[in-house]
Amino acid sequence: MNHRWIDLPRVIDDRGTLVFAEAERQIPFAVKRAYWLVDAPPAATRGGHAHVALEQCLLALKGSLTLDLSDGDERVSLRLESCSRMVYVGPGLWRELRDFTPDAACLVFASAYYDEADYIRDWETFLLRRKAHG
Ligand code: T46
Repeated sequence: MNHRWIDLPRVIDDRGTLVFAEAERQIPFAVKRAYWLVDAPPAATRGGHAHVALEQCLLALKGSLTLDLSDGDERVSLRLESCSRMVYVGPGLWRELRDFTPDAACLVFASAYYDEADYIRDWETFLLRRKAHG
């Protein structure tokens, strides 16, 4: 499945910790957009879709949350709980975000501007596309 953890460099001194991520270096694409998810109620589920071409990196800046990924066959559950460890998610993976802690802040770097045409929001359509395109 086209995902992987990416550990980010940390600069730690007596003033605290600085973490950075550079486009086309630690982030494996040219970043076109960043957005963040905050104030999710504990019972909230976000996502519930796949992307045709979009690549993303997600991390929990604060708190934690669970990211479920599926390619239609396999499924993995990843707990995002570090501001220095992000998950790369390639195109064609169904994702759901759940179990947000009350303080969770999820930062997402994306490879393209927002485009609703890139979303597959129906599970059956996702499975059919996967069968057709592999
Ligand atoms: C994803 C997961 C992890 C915009 O206008 N611009 C944006 O950049 C985004 C991301 C969303 N929107 C609008 C589209 C909807 O009307 O904001 C509304 C909520 O978006 P959505 O229901 O897609 O939010 P999530 O949290 O379910 O999904 C988001 C991203 O859309 C998606 O790409 O992978 O976070």
